[in-house]
Amino acid sequence: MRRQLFIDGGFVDAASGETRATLNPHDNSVIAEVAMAGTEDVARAVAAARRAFPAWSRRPAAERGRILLKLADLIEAGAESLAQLESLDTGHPIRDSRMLDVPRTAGCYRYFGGMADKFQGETIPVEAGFLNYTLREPVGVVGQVVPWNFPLMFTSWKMAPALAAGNTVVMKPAEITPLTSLKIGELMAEAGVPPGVVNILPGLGSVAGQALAEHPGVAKIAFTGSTATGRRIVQASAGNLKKVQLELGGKGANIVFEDAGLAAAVNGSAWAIFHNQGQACIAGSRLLLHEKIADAFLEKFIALASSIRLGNPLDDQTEMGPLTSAEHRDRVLGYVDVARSEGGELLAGGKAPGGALARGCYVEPTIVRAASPADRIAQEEVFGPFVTVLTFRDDEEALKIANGTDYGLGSGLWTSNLQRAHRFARELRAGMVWINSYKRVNPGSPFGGVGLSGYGREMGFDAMREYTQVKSVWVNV
Ligand code: TAP
Repeated sequence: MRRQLFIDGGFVDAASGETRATLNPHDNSVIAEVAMAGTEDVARAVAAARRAFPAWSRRPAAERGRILLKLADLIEAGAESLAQLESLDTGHPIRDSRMLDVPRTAGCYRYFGGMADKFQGETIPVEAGFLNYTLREPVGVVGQVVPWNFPLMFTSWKMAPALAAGNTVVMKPAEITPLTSLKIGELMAEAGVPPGVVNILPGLGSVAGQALAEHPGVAKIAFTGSTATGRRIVQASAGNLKKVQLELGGKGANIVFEDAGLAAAVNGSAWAIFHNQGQACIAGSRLLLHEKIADAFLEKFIALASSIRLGNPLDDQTEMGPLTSAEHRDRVLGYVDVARSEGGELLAGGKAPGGALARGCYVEPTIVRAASPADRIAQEEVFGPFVTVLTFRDDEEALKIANGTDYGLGSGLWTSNLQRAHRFARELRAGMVWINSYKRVNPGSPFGGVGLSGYGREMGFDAMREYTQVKSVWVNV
């Protein structure tokens, strides 16, 4: 287990010597003391990344790609220990870490490894006598700040396209979940990533994250996390007019129409909200039910939610683990009080389990019927196993409720009416729409939102566009 900062190809202590305990959310025991980067460490890492940039950016794209492909192989070779580390640090059930987080992480590095030498400029038919073509150039040193809900996967979503495009990186994982990111630093070195190309700095957001966003040597900052922090990042990056990419919160509308296949909709809706304990920006956290099927749906949905096996994330049988920190558990439980004060009806859960799980950060799968779509529980991101139920009479009302928040990340619908499905795909205010499914992601498919959910896209060709700038070249022929 790596506990130090990864700077310029080696593991080092923080300049201040500061460390912080990272906890196992299953029982709040200490897993390790991890170095905490300060402003001086950020400056050192940015300097290393700046030194490494010229050689890395000029290296043939296929070579950069090969290194990422090698990294993907190394991740797969060490899959089980990475999965265990992720589950230990975050509380993800081990079956999810094994089947989703680790394979998706390897898949992301592999996708962008393959992309490196296929992303190209264009020739443009301009006036006679001139040849005009475009170059796609890396932006320089990229600062990346990720949250604690999917640390392994999110670092790959950010680092893979940045590196494929020829940038160098200073990555700040969340202070409470640094362990798999540091392991990736070690594997990067083993895969042949040269010193300084990637630097990984666990540290406080308000210190290391802020310093990265303010640093004049950083050309771009890419951030995933809360809308409040996103705003701070935009302000902090104004000094040198950094390119900014933001993937922020969401309040996904998951709409079930009267003609939906009920069993599939119930299963898909449970996945939409309860996977990763609901700690997902794209969680289907608002469940919009047509009034004709609401009772039948809820009967099955409540039964399914109540049957979810909570337990130690390292146990193969566990379907839902703890939330990632005690502070966050308390915040989520606070929304149960908010629901009560707003006249919401608690249909399931609403508390921390007792017994053996009482020492951990667990919350039971919670279903609440809101009195109004304007209520806080229907507007604010809870980011836990907490779903807000609303009912609607017709398509117009469904659309109005679905589009009635300031967020616009992911939304989904369940229907057998093809025309309605495509109409909603067009009219939903969201960066992603799922039809008769929910929460699908793939490294080839653009991921991001509109409104308070941020701007810019991860994944696919769009990610390569985000991590490059275009140069137009005119040749007098
Ligand atoms: P944030 O504060 O947004 O944390 C996300 C990342 O930003 C962490 O690495 C954090 O560092 C860092 N950060 C904090 N302040 C910063 C600053 N001034 N400058 C640069 N970086 C900074 O989220 P949180 O407090 O962990 O969670 C609060 C709520 O945000 C959640 O309940 C949820 O609603 C939302 N959230 C959304 C997402 C997604 S995927 N959209 C992910 C996480 C949280 P440290 O944590 O190390 O201090």
